[in-house]
Amino acid sequence: MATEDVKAKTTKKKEKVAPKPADLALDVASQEMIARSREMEIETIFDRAQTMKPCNIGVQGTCCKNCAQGPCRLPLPKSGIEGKDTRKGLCGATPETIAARNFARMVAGGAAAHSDHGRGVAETFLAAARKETHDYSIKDTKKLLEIAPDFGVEITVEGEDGQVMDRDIDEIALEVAEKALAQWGQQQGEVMTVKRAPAPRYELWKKLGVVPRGIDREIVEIMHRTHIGVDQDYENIVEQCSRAAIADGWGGSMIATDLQDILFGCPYPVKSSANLGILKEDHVNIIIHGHEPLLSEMIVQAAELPEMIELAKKNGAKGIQLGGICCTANEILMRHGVPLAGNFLQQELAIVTGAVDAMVVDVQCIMENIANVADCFHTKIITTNPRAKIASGHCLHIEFDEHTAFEDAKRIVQTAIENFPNREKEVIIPDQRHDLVAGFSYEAINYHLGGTFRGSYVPLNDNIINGRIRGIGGVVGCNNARTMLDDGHITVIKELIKHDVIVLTTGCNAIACAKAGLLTPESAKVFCGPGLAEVCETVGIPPVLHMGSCVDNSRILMAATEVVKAGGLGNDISDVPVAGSAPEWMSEKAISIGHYFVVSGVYTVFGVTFPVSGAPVFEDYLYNKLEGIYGGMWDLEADPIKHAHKMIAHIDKKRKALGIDKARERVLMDMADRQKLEAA
Ligand code: NFS
Repeated sequence: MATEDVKAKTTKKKEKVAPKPADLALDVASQEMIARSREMEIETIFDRAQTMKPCNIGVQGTCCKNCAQGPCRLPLPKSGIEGKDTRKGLCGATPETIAARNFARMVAGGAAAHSDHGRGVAETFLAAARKETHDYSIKDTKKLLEIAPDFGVEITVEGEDGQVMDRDIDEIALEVAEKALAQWGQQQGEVMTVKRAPAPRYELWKKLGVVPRGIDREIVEIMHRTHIGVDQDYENIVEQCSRAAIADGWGGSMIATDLQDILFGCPYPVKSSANLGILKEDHVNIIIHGHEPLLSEMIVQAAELPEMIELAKKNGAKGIQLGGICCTANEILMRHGVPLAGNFLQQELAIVTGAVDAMVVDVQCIMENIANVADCFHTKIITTNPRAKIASGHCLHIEFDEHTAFEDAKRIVQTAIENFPNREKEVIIPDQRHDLVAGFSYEAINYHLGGTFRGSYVPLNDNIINGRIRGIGGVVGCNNARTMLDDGHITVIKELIKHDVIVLTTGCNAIACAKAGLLTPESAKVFCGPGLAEVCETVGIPPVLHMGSCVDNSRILMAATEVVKAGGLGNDISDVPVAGSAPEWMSEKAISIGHYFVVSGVYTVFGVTFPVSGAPVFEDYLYNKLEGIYGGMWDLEADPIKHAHKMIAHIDKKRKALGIDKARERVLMDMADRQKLEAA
């Protein structure tokens, strides 16, 4: 090729037009801020997703870099596999072994992140129980008494006269704290909370030998097994994934949720609002971003102090506005009604408003580039956790310690306030904000449906049995810059509720729903099928129930268990008309969550991509064979409408197996008849 031709070709490549903001994000606030970042020539993830394409071999899950002889790359041949698959790494590892090892390391990473979060909560809980800190205390004694027996802790004692008396609450708290914390380092036996699963599920796990021994142990064992030359049997590797994932969902995450509820209060329905429009130009805006409520709870309290509000006024602001991003957002929304600023892909965009005086971060899902974006504004990025620092000279580190928590939080809030007068760029806050109702812990659903005095899941089951509600969708997970922000989430959910599937949501999916107005009872009339709309209207709930952060996926497991207990829908989670989904997943945590959904008996569909396509035998094992073992299996469907319909088909399959498929036809016929009458 002549030099000119080559030049012309490269120039042509460079001139590739960037996609319009409206093609990158569903919500208008994000579109406006993507446009502003481009005008200001500030690079964000939306730009990098265009300039850097993912590695085709990694996408297939068949790149092994577990030793220094590689990376060994085993992509599927373009022509497909004909005859025997002869692909091998230097050590002889097959594509199946490599993809299974990579998958397992994702489970380990995800389970470690959730569980280390849980450990932090358990340590703080222990400090509170020992009265070593005055900043945290036992708030929800009812929940403490409910969970104590799961840790083998007695809640009553027999007096000398043989009379049974209530045990001292501090004593109970201390024993629960010690037992809970011990679940991490335990070497033998069983993680105690696993027994909360329906009895047939627990028995199945026992039979399969996948009941986790200790939370840390199962994660470490994945790292060992996936070292070069150890486990070379993908089925055996998946077995270990099951132990670690159960240790996450029914262990570390579940304990985190429980202890957080006891320390900060169990969530009940609360009103608030969502999207970047919650920021206020004339207020000190503090974004709390990350995951652990230990920090954010203290910041909420510190920001309410009269002395802080006074200080804000002295610095020229009218007050202090807090907003959350990622799962921290969900934690403080659920318990305090603090508005949601946005989900994962909006973290840079929040700074682009020019209105954020400080972004306070702890751990997980914090993009390193927020430091670069903040450099273009006055925004201070404040890291707080010794596990997560950002190597940029412009980031402040104010370490947060549970023993001095409130003082640390006050320093953080003060730093944000004192930064308010330093705003230098024009503040542009998108006028986009939606109302929402959140706070549906599984306890709250219980009371909502059954009444305060006799909480019960029976009305939910009745409505599933009579067909008004077709089934339950657990739709959760991240944003992924390889796909349009929130589009997958919202399309899947609208399709589900249109077909009478009630949705339980957590994580960044919940924030997407909030922005799209799906977390209001009023949305039922607009978006739901007739059966679900009727139930939502009668009970006064939204069709999409926000259950919390990603560790709170354990609430979905408990809700499913309550459904089984309420009766009429089978004996195990795998019998219930339920399906799981993460339409825009990207993190390792999502893989751990997906796997504990699957081994709990839930058919679970992921969107975007799944890193196993280069190993067809392993792929088939996850997508098909697991159903025969656990009653749940993985699936991938990138098209959101097809994705929703795969879930609906599974729900219908379960309805049929339960013999309740006819009931639904009757309900729909009733509705159609009614509509005909109305039209006449
Ligand atoms: Ni979950 Fe929460 Fe969001 Fe994904 Fe990240 S914030 S723990 S991982 S991106 S849902």
